[in-house]
Amino acid sequence: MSRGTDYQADYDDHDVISTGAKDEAAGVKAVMVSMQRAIEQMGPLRTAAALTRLNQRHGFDCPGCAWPEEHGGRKLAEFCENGAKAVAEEATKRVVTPEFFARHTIAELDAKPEYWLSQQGRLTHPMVLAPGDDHYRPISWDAAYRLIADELNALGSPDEALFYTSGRTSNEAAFLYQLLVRSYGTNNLPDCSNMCHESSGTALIESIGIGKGSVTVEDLTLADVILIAGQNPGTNHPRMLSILEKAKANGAKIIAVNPLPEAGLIRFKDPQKVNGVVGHGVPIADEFVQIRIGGDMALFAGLGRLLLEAEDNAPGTVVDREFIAAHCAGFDEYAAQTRAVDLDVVTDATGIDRAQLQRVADMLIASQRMVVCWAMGLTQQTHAVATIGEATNLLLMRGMIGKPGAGVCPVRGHSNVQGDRTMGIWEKMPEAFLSALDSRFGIVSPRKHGYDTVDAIRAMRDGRAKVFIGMGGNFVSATPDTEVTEAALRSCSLTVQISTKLNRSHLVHGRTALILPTLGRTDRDIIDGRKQQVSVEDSMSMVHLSRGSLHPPSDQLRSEVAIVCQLARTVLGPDHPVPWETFAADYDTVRDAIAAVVPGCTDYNKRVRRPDGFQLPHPPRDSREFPTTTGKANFAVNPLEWVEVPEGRLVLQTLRSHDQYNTTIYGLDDRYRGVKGGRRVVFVNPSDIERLGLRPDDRVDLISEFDGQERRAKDFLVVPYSTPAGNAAAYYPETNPLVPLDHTAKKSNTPVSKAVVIRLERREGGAR
Ligand SMILES: Nc1nc2c(c(=O)[nH]1)N[C@H]1C(S)=C(S)[C@@H](COP(=O)(O)OP(=O)(O)OC[C@H]3O[C@@H](n4cnc5c(=O)[nH]c(N)nc54)[C@H](O)[C@@H]3O)O[C@H]1N2
Ligand SMILES: Nc1nc2c(c(=O)[nH]1)N[C@H]1C(S)=C(S)[C@@H](COP(=O)(O)OP(=O)(O)OC[C@H]3O[C@@H](n4cnc5c(=O)[nH]c(N)nc54)[C@H](O)[C@@H]3O)O[C@H]1N2
Ligand SMILES: [Mo]
Repeated sequence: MSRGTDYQADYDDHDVISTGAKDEAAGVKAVMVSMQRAIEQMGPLRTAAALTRLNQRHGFDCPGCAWPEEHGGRKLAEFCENGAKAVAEEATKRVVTPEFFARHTIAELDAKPEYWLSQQGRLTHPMVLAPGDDHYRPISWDAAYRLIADELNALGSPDEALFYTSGRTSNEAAFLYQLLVRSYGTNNLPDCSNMCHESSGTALIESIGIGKGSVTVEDLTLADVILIAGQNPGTNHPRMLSILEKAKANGAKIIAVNPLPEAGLIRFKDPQKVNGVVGHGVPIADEFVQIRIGGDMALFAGLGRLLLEAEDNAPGTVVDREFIAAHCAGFDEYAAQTRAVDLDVVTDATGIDRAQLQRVADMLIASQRMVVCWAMGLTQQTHAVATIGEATNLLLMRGMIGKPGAGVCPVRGHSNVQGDRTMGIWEKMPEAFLSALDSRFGIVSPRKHGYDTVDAIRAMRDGRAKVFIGMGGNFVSATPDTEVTEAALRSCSLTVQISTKLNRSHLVHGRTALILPTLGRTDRDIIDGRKQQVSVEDSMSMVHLSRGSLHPPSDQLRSEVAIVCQLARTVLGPDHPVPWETFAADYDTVRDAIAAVVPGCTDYNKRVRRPDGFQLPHPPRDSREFPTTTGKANFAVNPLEWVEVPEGRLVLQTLRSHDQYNTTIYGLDDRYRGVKGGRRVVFVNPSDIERLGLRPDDRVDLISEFDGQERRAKDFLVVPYSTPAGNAAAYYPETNPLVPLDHTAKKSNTPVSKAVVIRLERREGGAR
């Protein structure tokens, strides 16, 4: 049976073992692992060429996370273990050639685990899967563009096509891609952000008028309190740890809010420093708040109440009345609701005691400059938008936005996910952007909003969408409700994946399927003898250049810019007013167009060439202006919500191991959590293991329950772990079949990947 219908153990996982969690991140082991992976994949020469240019001023931007580089004196090794792995994955010498596809049928490949697919190497040639065929076969680029154009132009309406983007795409390619899509006639631009920080954008636009973080790296080093909620920086943003260490050296206190004692939050050993090589490293969190899944809104509301009470006891010491009077709306309503918060509800919802709540409140009260950082632990909840609004309230109350050392810091995932959004990858770009686009190019962009990721799946499922094009990413494995999504994609007439590496989305396909191989961040991109460069925006709105320098894996690869331009000309015809050929020949011309259309990008070509690039405007950060509907920063007032654990059930969060990049699996170990040799593990509190009549090392099925429906993921090893009672954790994407498509966050429509109600069913003969 293919893996597609039965998520049986992906590989022989029976050797997976748990050796106990570590409380420290990085250290010399991290350097060793990254070098070993790099040399395995790239060989010694390419390793040296790649790693010495990673995140350097004349090098390329790390294809790992969106954490910014430090300005000024960059270290020679401005990267981390997981950045090195991301580079090794892309710059690998292994290749997936036409011969590879001739050797393997689709069914054979689809039966392979995600890890195996990830390890096969770089795609080298455009390939087509004809209707009914069982092998991908080579196709010329021109024929591939023709095929797509014919399918698109035969649709009843442009809204029957979907154009997905993952967040590695450069600004130039993203700008042209949305221009193609809007010229063609739809706003169907779902992206990975819909599953990621959409809740942050939605909440921040309501509260402060712009959906981006308001701090810089420098602000973090100036802060006296940094609250980090729902984020695992030791694995997912390792370079953040050296900034946290610096902040601590400057006297900052760190509050970590997480159901799990993640290694990087507890201790950090900087491998580039002596005390990181010997010794135990630096303790990171001053206060570890082991919160129940989904309890964060209650935590922030409870803290709000304690802060207001402290203000009552010593008026003028906590609440920044001047800031609120000048810049905010809704404070009185917020204060009234917050004063009424029941602290017993707070301790219940969060699982923390009153003493700790008071300690954290005291740290906030003593703070003059506070930053709140967060990631998926907050965004992938039903009440994510309200939770982030509540965190923002704490900052607004204290006037802690738009001043040095203070503000909001949603820590982005993909290296250019923020830039893609700035460039127009959004199903509901504002009118000002669309009209600027129209007047620059003489086109008429559609105004009707398009589908986001969840709605795109629904549209395919219901036969309202028939062509799927993916600019990067691995749609079928990244999205929720795998069985539904697979059926949705299979019902398409055409699926197209513009990719660097082989993945599941090439194997779960429409009637006809195309793989278009593209250059990655590390590859050199030469057009008519001239070296091209692209640009990206990091999590803190810095825009800078990225120049690949490695020899690409095949001369058949095209850059994303080239693919979009040629596809656009074929789809839109010779008379279309956009100068696609000019854009493809010289990326400077794309940047000139960006400068004309995208707010804050004036003089783009010149400013992006400055040594560290330039920072995009952010009115709250720059001048305490809040471009919201009220023209003021809005206190968010929402009914208090948290996640309850139904009787006999667990609430499961789906998260990343230390050895993966989203759906790309680097290896089978999760070093900091002490897991070796497999991924089908479920972390459970020891008291739950006992309560549920299980034993450590039992094998269980995970069954999710939602709206009277059940979904099952088979054969996981039970690992006792420090997580609040009632809460469990297991890796994504193996658990995506459990995440219901219709279980999404209010307002942002983000799948709730961090609160899946499950029960555990012991497998026959399930004990080891
Ligand atoms: N090496 C590597 N780097 C990456 C990625 C990768 O896969 N590998 N992915 C990139 C991407 S796209 C993203 S979005 C980021 C993701 O970065 P993270 O958000 O750090 O990723 P997750 O592994 O989903 O971890 C979520 C964290 O939130 C905690 N958590 C879960 N539920 C709750 C809750 O209810 N409340 C609180 N307070 N905490 C909770 C979990 O215990 C975990 O520590 O990383 C980016 N960087
Ligand atoms: N259950 C659960 N589901 C989740 C999450 C979760 O925490 N839990 N997290 C969500 C989040 S935060 C995110 S961001 C999404 C990620 O969703 P995606 O971005 O769709 O997934 P990735 O695994 O990052 O995509 C990897 C593929 O991108 C292609 N690729 C890599 N680099 C490039 C490039 O430069 N150009 C092009 N064209 N292609 C490239 C490669 O072929 C590779 O196979 O998953 C979401 N899904
Ligand atoms: Mo993400």
